[in-house]
Amino acid sequence: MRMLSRKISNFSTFLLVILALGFLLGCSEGPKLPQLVLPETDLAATALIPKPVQVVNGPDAFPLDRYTAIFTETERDAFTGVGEFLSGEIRKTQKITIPVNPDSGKDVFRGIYLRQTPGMEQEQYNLQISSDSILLRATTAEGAFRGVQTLRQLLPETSNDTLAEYPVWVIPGGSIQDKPAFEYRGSMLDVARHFFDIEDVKKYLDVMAYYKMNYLHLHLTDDQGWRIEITSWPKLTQIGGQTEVGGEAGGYYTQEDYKELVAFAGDRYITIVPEVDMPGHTNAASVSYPFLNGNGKTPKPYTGMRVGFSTLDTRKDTVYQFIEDVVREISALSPGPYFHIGGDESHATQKADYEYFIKRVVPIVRKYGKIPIGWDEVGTVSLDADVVAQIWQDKGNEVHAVEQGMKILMSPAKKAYLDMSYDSISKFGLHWAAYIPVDSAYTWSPETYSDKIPRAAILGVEAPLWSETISTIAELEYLAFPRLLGIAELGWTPSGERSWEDYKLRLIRQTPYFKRLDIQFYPSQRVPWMEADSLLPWYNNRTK
Ligand code: TNX
Repeated sequence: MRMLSRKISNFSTFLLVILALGFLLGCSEGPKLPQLVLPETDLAATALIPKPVQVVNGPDAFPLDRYTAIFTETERDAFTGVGEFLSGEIRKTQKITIPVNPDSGKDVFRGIYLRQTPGMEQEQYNLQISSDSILLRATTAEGAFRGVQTLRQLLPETSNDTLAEYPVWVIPGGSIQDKPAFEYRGSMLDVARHFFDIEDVKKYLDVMAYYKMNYLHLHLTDDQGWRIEITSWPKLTQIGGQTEVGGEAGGYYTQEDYKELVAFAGDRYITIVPEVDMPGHTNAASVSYPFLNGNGKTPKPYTGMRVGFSTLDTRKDTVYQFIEDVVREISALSPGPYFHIGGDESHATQKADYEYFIKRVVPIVRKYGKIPIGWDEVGTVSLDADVVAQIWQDKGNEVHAVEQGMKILMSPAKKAYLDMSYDSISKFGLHWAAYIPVDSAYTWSPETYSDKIPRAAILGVEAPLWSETISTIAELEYLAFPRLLGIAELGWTPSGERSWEDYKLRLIRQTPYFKRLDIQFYPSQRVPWMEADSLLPWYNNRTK
């Protein structure tokens, strides 16, 4: 038990001036800084996912209340945007408005300071939490944004209403030093086998951001559907966008929709990676423009689940003109560094044709300023080292990729595929690679998964969610959650800091968040869901 001091601690002149101002103004208008007696807190025992690199307990908790404001150093910069994001999330969850850089007329006694500090890594941040201030330091606004997610997770959903006449949300005191192990922590949504609209994708992005993931790969095209408007080739969506697995109507993103997604992701410091899968997985493209497959036939729309039967005609120049238009239009809408060219399971393409094709497409991607990513099969083609190989199978393609100096994105199907069923009685998913229970998705390491892939070659980890067996957001969530959180931690927390026993206890404490967002997660028996009594009826009675 300790008293909150009115004294301003001496973090810096900057803090002092702002706090003193707020304090004086507060006094001049009459109200006294409420003397709060806060409970003991234990920052190190909070349920943060991903687990930060270092957490140290401090003597004083921070009482977030109506006298709190968020401060950034300048009025309008990216840090202010991050402060506004935090304020907006607090308004939604705690239902209190915490102003950002408020006018001096407001009673402010405590500040959350977002401070730009030189010399830290891209996504690194640190937090110092004490009774009169929270200091969040980062070099980039992106780092500050990651730190804000930690703060959101530390904020209790419910206020303590016994400490004062008004609600107080007690944030445990201490300090956190944190930065990610890998620069790429992603997930993939297959919006081609079944289409998911932008509201569904936004919800997924919100959850990814909360767990500090930073790349969303969209699998935009496949045999069953083409999902992005290409203005120079309108039939791709007018014809190719109208089908999906099971024969339902499909759908597609207009360029405006896609821009909206890119902006929504960007506000959360998440980069969209667009994928146009080729030369296989192209039936929907060839249904729209039959010259693309070069066999003289107009294929039928495909609504089944087979793979490996379609190919582009790799020896026709007009096919590359088509590809260039597609790459140009999508690249112009995609501010991120990567463009994914697929390249998987091209069983209907001759090996020599496949190599010729990949070697022609890679320079097109570069021409539009993007770094090419391909599924691990591209590792078999001799290419420059700037190509990223996304490892999904264990067939040795990674050896060729590493030999060529390519960066490796780790998505081993046996561990990282969110579309693999949890077990043999799971309602959704496939199991060609494995059954992946919640613990199995967590208890592996991207850095040691294969002794053929050195740590230095690994760009990061990505969890793909293929959608052959799912068509609604509830079904998507059943497969993605809670496994996605484990992948988020594998990408962020150093391997020596991870343990299933500790992680599963932090996982069960995510249920208030799941419940608030109405996330239809799979309540695996392997996790001792603490709130089983109150939670499971909610889960079982949900109406969707
Ligand atoms: C393999 S993984 C595929 C996809 C399927 C997935 C289903 C990869 C690069 N290709 O076309 O959707 O299996 O699990």
